[in-house]
Amino acid sequence: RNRHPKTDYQYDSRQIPGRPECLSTRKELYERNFPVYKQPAEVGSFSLDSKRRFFNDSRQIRYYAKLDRRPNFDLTDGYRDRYVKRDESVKENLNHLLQWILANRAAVGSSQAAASPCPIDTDFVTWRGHLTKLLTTPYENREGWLLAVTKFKGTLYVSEVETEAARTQRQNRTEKHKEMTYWGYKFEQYMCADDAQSVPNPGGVVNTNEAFCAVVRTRLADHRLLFSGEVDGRDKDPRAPPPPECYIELKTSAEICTPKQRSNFHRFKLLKWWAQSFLLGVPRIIAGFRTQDGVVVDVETISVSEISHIIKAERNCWKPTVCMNFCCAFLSFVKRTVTEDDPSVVYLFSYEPYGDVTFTVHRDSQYSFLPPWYVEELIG
Ligand code: 0WD
Ligand code: CA
Repeated sequence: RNRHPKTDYQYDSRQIPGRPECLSTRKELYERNFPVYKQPAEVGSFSLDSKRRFFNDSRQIRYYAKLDRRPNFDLTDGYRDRYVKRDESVKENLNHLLQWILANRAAVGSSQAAASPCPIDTDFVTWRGHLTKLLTTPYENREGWLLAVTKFKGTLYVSEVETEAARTQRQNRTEKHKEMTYWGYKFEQYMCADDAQSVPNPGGVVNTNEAFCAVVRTRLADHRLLFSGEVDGRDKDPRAPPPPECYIELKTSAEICTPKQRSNFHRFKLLKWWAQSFLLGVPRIIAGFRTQDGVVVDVETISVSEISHIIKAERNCWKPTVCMNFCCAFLSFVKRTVTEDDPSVVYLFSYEPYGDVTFTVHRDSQYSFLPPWYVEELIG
């Protein structure tokens, strides 16, 4: 067969060398040494209150309360009468993070502030959740994604666009599924208190508008990243290490009763759990194992750094290095592709299971996501 010579083997071989139009997601291509990933450093945090209003402080942080006995938490309690749900049809894009950036320009700006051609001192700005999707892409064969990228004053902003399939799924969720979504938030309420001195209050209202988000800086190979992720709680001991090391992630999962269930938990759940917490530098996951009808009967602490060892015993399992190398290759692909520096231009990157990552370019379209208040403030 007559093929183009490949200059960089991670790119699709059908492409002209040096100017790839798509990026392969085949896991075999990403099995090399683990890339440099700097320990994330927290540069700030913000809070969203019960009405989803932004505050440039940590007022919504919660304190993890260790259990002193076997749990017996009914996760359905309050679902009908003490649940205020965030309106998921409202697309927030990067807005809260951009609001945080404007409120903290001294902390994120380069030295010459306003006059600088690169006022935000980073290559990429995004949500942690978007990076999690990138990390798991080589192993994802159910759900595709769309990521919109805009280059503005030298920085690449990455914001998710809901796929048609995801929107259809969201609008057709079963009653059971809606209830199960509540379970995760209810578990947080059983496990966390509003201050370090008090105890959790399971009698209160679960309001999913409320959030505490950490903003971190780090580097993946030669990509400087500034991103934010929602944090469930922190160690309440004042002598705990500084953030993000004192943070914890709360998860619920079905009880594991058979070897098959254990293997599936390692192969699918732990991949997502690891990617999410590793990115932000959160060292511990507190997992609540529940019965079929949503009663947590066991709580275990999973050390994020141990996960890579746990999964090695599993044959045909995911590999952290593949996740990180793919993410790194995607960011390189974005840097090469997104050349036009214009807040109204969007390069839309698309992934569908078993396919490559491809892109299209859109000017002044429905996809533009940098709000005028942000653009005007940076133009100065
Ligand atoms: O616009 C979007 N498509 C998204 C926006 C997708 C995901 C999150 N967000 C927003 C939310 O406002 C959130 O406050 O970004 C903020 C930070 O999110 P993240 O940490 O980057 O997102 P991710 O790691 O996917 O989710 C963290 C937690 C989830 O915990 P679990 O344990 O279920 O992974 O954020 C919550 C949820 O509790 N969460 C969301 N909250 C609001 N809107 C959303 C969402 N769409 N998705 C997850
Ligand atoms: Ca959680």
